[in-house]
Amino acid sequence: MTDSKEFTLYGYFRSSASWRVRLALEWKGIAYEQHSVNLAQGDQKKDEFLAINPSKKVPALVTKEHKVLTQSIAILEYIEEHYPDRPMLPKSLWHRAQVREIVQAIACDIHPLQNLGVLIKQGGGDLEKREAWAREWITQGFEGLERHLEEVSGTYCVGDNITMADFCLVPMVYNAFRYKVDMKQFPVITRINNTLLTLPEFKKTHPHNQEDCPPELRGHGV
Ligand SMILES: N[C@@H](CCC(=O)N[C@@H](CS)C(=O)NCC(=O)O)C(=O)O
Repeated sequence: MTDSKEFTLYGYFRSSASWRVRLALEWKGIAYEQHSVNLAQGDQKKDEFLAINPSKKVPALVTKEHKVLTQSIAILEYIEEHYPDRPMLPKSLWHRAQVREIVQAIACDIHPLQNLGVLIKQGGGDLEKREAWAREWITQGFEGLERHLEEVSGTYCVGDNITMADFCLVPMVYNAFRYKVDMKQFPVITRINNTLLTLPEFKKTHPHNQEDCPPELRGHGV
């Protein structure tokens, strides 16, 4: 790691949990390096990465002192507490809880069901079967999230300030498109996602703007 950088982020261009962390680092203006762990090639299972995260998952955030933090939401909370400027949580306790409610709906309930390991267990080499599984669970999750956001959203997920809920929503919608979810059913999610994607932090951290993005996807849809 170069001296000017606070952190090294071990991630992968289209890992949605890694994108959450890229967003938080970018939002706070924190200097960081990236180290790509190619999930498609199984780099997460190799000894070099297991020494960093034995759970075989990205993201992992490594500090200048070589301390390692995994779990994207724990990383977001750490960044928020360590770098309070440009807050990712509202002041009001009630609104903070509302943000965490959305964060957990996405990170705990919706996202884990389309993890690579789960998809392979479900569909084996049958890509259509894997895709159908992911699509079904994202659709079910989004049905509840859409109703919820009808109540609590403003310009963004909770009111009119950007929060960590937005940093979870956009990567989740990226996955929804990847698995061909019919997003016409979800106008509120779509509106918030489209608004967020116009912002520089979201463009810069978009999977298709990352160095490890394959050339055929590079710049696509950004
Ligand atoms: N709860 C973890 C989830 C991490 C996770 O699921 N990472 C995925 C990529 S988004 C992964 O590394 N998958 C590797 C695999 O399934 O083999 C977090 O929020 O950091």
